[in-house]
Amino acid sequence: MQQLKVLITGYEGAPFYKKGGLGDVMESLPKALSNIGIDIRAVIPYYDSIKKQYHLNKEREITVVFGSETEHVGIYSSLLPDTKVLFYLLENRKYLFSSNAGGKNKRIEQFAFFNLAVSHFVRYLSEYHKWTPDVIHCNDWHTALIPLILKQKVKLEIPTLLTIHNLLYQGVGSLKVLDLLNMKDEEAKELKRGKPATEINVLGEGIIHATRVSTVSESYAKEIANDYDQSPIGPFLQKREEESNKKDGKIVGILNGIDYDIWSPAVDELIFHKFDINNWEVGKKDNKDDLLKCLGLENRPTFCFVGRMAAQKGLDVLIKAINRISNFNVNVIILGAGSPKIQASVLKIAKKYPWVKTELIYSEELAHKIYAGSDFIIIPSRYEPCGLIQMIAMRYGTIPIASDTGGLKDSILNGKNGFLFKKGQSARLKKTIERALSRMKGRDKFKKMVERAMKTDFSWDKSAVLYKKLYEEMIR
Ligand code: NHF
Repeated sequence: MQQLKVLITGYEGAPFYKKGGLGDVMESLPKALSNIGIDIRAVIPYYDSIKKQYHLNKEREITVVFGSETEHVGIYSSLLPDTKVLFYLLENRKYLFSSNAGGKNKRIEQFAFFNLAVSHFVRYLSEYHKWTPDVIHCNDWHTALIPLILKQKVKLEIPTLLTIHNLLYQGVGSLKVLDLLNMKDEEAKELKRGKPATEINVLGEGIIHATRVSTVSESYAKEIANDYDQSPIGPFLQKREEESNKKDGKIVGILNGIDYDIWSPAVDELIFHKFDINNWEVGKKDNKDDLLKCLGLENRPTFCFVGRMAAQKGLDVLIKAINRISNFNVNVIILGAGSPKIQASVLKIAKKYPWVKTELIYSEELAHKIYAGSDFIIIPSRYEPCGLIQMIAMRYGTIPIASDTGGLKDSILNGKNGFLFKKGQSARLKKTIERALSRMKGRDKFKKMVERAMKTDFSWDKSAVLYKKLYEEMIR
């Protein structure tokens, strides 16, 4: 059989540009797919912030007609370090300069342009490189117009997979973007199905037009399906199921993995003392001493939170739980940045209790040190499509205490390699913290738990095979 060719695309991709979990996935999934023999290439925008750091070679320029303008798109490329994965970055001064182009309509315009540019770039790959992907793998709303544009504008019949990493972000905004895409009235009419009818739901259109739709855990796939009635995405999912045969209509759940070349305490240059399963007790002790010294904390059981400060992440639940455990004699370390309102409430609790320390900037280095030096990581998310931090923490011997939702539920075995509690409930979180502390006192049982967590396999190997199977089904 011929080698399967896949083009993967999204708004971000480490190491070039990373804002959240998708950035990690865009780096580690292609690597894993390439390792199992898939000919994979990736494409993301060449933002100015990337340019400042990476000076890449320009291959060529193509033109794209957007509205009444003819825009030039520079094509740059680079191999992902130590891999065979070719990354392409598309440059355009007007639309792809900044990763954050202002208000919602501007963002929709920006990514409609990127999606059109990617579709023309696919033609370029076929013509100049004689490389036509068998499947195009789109991720989140930022690339969700590609299935539609390919079909209706560029007339390329290539199967598309749309992976939803977070249903909260749907790209809802003015239908005016259809003019920029030069959609004929007839074509555009069909897209006026949003609520209100003057708006387009970009993710929704992707859900309807993609060949298959997936998300990043089985539980989240079920949660999306059960939410159906209340969610604005419900009608799009319904239409999709009506129009396709039953199997193709359903959302597939494939759990993300993590890249152990990056996330492993045995090779981590950023931590104080490298360690592995054989010497973790000494390793964690040294890292904990170093971390607590850096932050001016006493030697006590140490809980941490690492993540974006967004409503999804449930910091309100954590803050309420902190008040409930004020007599527990523990440390809590909170690292992350985001909503000013959430940051302010985190600062307030850190002022109230000297055993709560917070850093309100995202520091990759401190994150590594926190994973290595904490005893427990608290993940109080209200929902979590997959979650990567529980997987990372476990490899570093840090036990997760997480909400029983989405990918957290699918990756943590309650009482075995971590703890789960009822989402949204600070009283339950307090009880679970108590449970965790009492487990810590029973040395042998706790040792077993840490070792089980460190040994749990979250490498991409299994999931890469599932994606391969899905791609193959799509081209059959
Ligand atoms: O892990 C990458 C990430 C997920 O749960 C995470 C999320 C955003 O919310 O798939 O995307």
